[in-house]
Amino acid sequence: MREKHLTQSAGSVDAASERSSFADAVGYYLSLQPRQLPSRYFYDALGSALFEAICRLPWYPVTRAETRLPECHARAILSHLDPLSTVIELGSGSGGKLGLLIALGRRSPNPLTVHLVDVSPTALAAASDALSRLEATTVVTHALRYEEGMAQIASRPRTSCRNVVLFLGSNIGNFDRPGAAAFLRAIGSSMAEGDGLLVGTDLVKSERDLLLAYDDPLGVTAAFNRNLLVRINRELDGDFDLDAFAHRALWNGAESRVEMHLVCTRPQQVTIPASGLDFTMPDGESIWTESSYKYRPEGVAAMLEHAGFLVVAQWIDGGFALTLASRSA
Ligand code: AVI
Repeated sequence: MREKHLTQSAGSVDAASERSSFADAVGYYLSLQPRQLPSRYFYDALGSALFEAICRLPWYPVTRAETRLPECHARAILSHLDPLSTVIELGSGSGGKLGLLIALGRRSPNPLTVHLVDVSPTALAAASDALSRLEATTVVTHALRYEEGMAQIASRPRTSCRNVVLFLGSNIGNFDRPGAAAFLRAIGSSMAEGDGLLVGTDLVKSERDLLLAYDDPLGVTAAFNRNLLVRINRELDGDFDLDAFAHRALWNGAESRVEMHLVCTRPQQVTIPASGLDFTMPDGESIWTESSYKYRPEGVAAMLEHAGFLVVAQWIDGGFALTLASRSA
């Protein structure tokens, strides 16, 4: 049985409410000091394509490391989750890593239900297509934010088998520490005792390697960063002078994060009518667009335990960790 593209309409994210929450967020964050923009808005169609390109850059090792880990350890990972009936992936991407985990790790083709949760219907359709080719696998998609998708899945009847939630791609790294803890707790509240959580985290490495990953010689990450202003100009009728912003990545060792900024290189007056903004940017003022937190293996374990999980196992490769935890009582 294949239950493809079953996008839940109740609570699905529609375009008009997305635009209005984007306008509100831009109005709020650009008024802070220092000025900021939330990194979740990078991913319009062009931003998603630029991110795919980043994942192929030789200087951005996250995606390759995270693909090697299921290739090498799929059996071991799934052996901790027996008997498994349901896999939930938050932020589905192309579905490639999950496909590898299931194809290489599953011992017998017991029926498996895969729930994909992502706000992007395009990403869901691509991942769903890839995963529904797997044997005895039913794919259900939820075009919702992660917590809403988890709540919707938790409201369905479940078997006595175990569920596992996947949060890969180092996406947890884009939350600040309190945000990551609150997010993990919220996810845990939709899980049953003994269910698994597999989290991918990028690890602290040399400053040189970290900066190359976020300021690559081809300028793809710079384009990804600047595209946020392109998006504001297009969708919110803004008038950022795009040529007058430089991409800057820096390592903040005290906070263990790479930060991305857009630095204004020519004074300008900025108006963004949809967000009610009209302000001056002097030469040198910057907009902080992303934080990407880097962890130590023991820091990942501590974060999970603090959020109500027990760490079961951890696999490390190429400066990246996959940590499997189970929801404690
Ligand atoms: C999606 N996220 C985990 C990426 C990261 O590494 O923080 C986004 C990214 N930003 C610049 N390069 C990649």
